[in-house]
Amino acid sequence: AEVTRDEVELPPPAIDNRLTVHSLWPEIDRISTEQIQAAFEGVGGQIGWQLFAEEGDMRMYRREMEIDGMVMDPLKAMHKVHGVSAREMCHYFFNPRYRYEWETTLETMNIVEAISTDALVFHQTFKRIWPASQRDALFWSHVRAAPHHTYAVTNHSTTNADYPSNSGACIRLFVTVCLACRTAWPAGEAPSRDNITTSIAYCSTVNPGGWAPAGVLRAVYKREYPKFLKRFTNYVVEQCRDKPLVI
Ligand code: 6CM
Repeated sequence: AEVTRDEVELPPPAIDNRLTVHSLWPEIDRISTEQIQAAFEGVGGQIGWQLFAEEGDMRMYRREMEIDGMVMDPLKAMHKVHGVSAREMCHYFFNPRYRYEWETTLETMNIVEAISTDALVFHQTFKRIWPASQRDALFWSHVRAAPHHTYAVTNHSTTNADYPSNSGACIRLFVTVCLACRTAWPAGEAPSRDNITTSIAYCSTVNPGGWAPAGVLRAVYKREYPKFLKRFTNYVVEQCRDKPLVI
C-alpha cells in the first residue's frame, strides 16, 4: 500500500520495507550509497575544484564542466551548524511539507509517487530564468541513516510515463543531489542543543537538459546555491528552536 503524506515524519533509522520491494530500490540503494560516500570526501588538494563562495563555516566549490556547450558544473559545499542534528536537517530537506518555505527557485511541486516513509518521487517546476526556457524535473528522493550519526537525502532524476519530458512549455533538467549530515558532540557528554555540531556536505550536479546560456546559468548558480544553503540551514535552526532534540 502507498504511504500517505502524513506518514512521512522524521527520517526512520532503518530502511522502510516498502522501499526494498519497489522496482526503483536497486538504483536508489546504489546511487545513495555512492553519493553519501562521495559527499564526505574532501575537495582539498583535488585538481579542478575552485572555491567560489565562502561565508562563516560555509565553503562552496565547483568544477567547470561543459558538454556540447551545456554547463554541467558539479558543485560541492561544506557547512557546519550548531544545535540541530543530522536527522533534523534531513527531515526538513526531505519532507515536502516544508519545501516552499525554504526553496526559493521552486514554482510548483507535486508528489508523483509515495513509495515509502523514506522515498518519494517528485515533479517540480522551477522559476524561469530569462532568456532560457522554464525547466522542470522528475526525481526520486530518499532519506536514510548511515554510521556515525549520519543522515542523508539523495535526489536523482527518473522517468514516469505520466510525466513525459519536454511535452509542454518546460525543458526537463536532470539532477543528482545529496545532502549528507553528520552530528558530533564532546566525548562523555550527552548530546543537547548546546553541545552538538552537525557537519553538512551538499553535492549537486544539474544537467540543464537543453540550451541555456552558460554565463547566465553560472551567474544564477553562484547567487542561488549559497543563498539556498544559508537560508535552509537558518530555517532548520528556527524550526527546531524550543523543540526537543532528536538525534
Ligand atoms: O537541492 C535543492 N533542492 C531539492 C528540493 O527541491 C532538489 C532540487 C533539485 C533541483 C535543482 C535545480 C536547480 C536549478 C535551479 C535554477 C532554475 C533552473 C533553470 C535552469 C535552466 C536555465 O534537490 C536546492 C537547490 C538549490 C538550487 C539553487
